[in-house]
Amino acid sequence: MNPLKRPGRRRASVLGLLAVAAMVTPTTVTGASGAERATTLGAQAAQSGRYFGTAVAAGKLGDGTYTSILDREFNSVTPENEMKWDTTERSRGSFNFGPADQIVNRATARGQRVRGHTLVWHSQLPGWVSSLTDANTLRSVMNNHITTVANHYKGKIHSWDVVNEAFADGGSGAHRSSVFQNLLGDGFIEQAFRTARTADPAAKLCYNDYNIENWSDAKTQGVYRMVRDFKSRGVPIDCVGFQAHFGTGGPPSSFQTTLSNFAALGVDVQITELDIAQAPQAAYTGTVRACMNVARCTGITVWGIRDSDSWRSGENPLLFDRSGNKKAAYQSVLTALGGTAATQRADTRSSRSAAALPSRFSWSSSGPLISPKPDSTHNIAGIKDPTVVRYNGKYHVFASTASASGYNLVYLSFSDWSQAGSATHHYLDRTAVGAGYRAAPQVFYYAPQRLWYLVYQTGNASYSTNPDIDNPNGWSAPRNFYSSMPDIIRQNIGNGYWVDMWVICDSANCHLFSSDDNGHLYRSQTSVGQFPGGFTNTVIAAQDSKYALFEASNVYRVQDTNQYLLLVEAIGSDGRRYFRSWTASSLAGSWTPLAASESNPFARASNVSFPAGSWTRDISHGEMIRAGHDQTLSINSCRLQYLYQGLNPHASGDYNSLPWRLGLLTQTNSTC
Ligand code: 9MR
Repeated sequence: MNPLKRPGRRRASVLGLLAVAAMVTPTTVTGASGAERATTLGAQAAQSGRYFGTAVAAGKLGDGTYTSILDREFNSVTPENEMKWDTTERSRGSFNFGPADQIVNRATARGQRVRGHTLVWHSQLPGWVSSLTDANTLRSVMNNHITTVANHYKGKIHSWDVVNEAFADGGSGAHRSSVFQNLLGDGFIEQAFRTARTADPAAKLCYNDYNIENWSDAKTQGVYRMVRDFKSRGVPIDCVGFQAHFGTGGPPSSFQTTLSNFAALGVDVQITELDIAQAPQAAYTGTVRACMNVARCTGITVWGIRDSDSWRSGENPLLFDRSGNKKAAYQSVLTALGGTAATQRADTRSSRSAAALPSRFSWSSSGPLISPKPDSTHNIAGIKDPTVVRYNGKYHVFASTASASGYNLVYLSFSDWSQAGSATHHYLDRTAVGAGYRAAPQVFYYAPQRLWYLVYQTGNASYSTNPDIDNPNGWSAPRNFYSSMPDIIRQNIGNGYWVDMWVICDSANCHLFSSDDNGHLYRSQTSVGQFPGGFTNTVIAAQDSKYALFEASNVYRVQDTNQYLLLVEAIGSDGRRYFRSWTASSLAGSWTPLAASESNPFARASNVSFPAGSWTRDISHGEMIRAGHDQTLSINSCRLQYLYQGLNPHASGDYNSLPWRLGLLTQTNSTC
């Protein structure tokens, strides 16, 4: 192949690493815990597999100070009032999703997740509902409301507050009086959960309440009995939200016990509306620690950004002052999210242990997050083939840039996905990597040599090394893994191209996978000690028809399992790119189909929702967000994320001039 003239359907490979889950890589210890320190709340929470969210008001989305903090710090949002009944169905059967859509679309376009709040609540309930007097009418009104709202947001909500504040204050431990309770009786909560499950089976369904943080309180005990009963009878409940509106003293001393006891019933627990009068540092620390110490405490939401945004603004209960400056409590929260060494080890074991991969996948996609940034010397049509690693609190992305005149490599880094679009693009042709055909990068840290490797295609399989991933000028000139194309590839490649080189190592050996755009996946092997030299014994690791096993393979180790995951890009009967998946128990093993067909794909436009708009029908060459950053390429099986290339479905013309952009898939059917 002449790599400078890559015709029609060309693609390349990618790879990357990330640290959504706790990092336990011994080579990058920067603190007692062994985890990296991040500089924002969302990024730090993500390191233990949690989210850190805030309530958001649609009316404030025009305030630049507000949105810059929102996008920098938070990776989950809860519409503060916009999903409540008095907004969504002010009159019977007439639904208004405008304000909530504004929040949801904005968040999903930026890779932020969304909590749904709330489907059934006695407050902020329009008069036409509270004045109903007939049980059958109310039951059908309630079910219709849940179904319509949950259906509208199906696939976009990670957790729904299905029922809010249904228990009475005081010593009764009973349900409070409300139109729902009074007409439908105790069973209305169960009914609401069953209806919500049918409407959006992928969302976690929560019961949410305040003053249930103190274990011995009658209200806490009442909710606990209900959850225990629901779990024992198979009523669909997945989580309990503890609002955590605290006074200056912060959480009760039993708060962690309460969280643990609920978690032991088999539900997740979440802190859903945190604010603390006067925001004492110790009170915030204690609250966050309680969550960090409970493996099934999956996330924390504060109820607003600045003190001036709070429903109790007179008490200055939040993490940012009225001007948007970080308060002392902010630093306490960030520190507490780092956890203690003991805490992080416990979390690694229990909250994300060994969940097997599902055999079907569904995803939600962001809008385009990264677009080409042509400059006076780089005339770029598309940005492609991303590889990503999370290291030192930042995502480091390498990608191909393409235009009619050929390929080049680019590097960018950013702390959170919301920042991806504004990151500076460093073109690697200005470094020792040099100009000429270089494409489809894969980045990883090779721990035995304490060096970063960038693997890419040049016509051969090439690599550069760098002691500092942060320094784009630190990459060495390209060197080749092979003296020439291995015989077995030459014999099978036909009219294809040798592309998409991918390295992954186990404790003894490193394996180099590549594709030929002709239905073959190749694998060569060397020892960990010899790497990067010694790649021999090239074999066909998998084969199929040309378009069914095309290119862009990724291979990962599934953390805490003995399973490896293989993804290969295929071209569907509709001409669109998609991914198939297989698993194996060793890197040299035979690959068993997982979700490997057009009708049950790993990722294809057909199993991806696009809340920010269907900007692409191709799910093409990309990279999983990894749990670590070294050569073992481990991924956490919970809430997979995949950075991919997509493009305007109406674009046409020369393949190298197509307008590829990068977007992020987040798995929506994770069971953990
Ligand atoms: O913060 C919300 C505020 O803007 C509304 O006026 C108020 C109306 O009841 O609701 C506030 O949010 C509440 C949440 O929805 C449920 N738990 C208590 C919160 C504070 O009142």
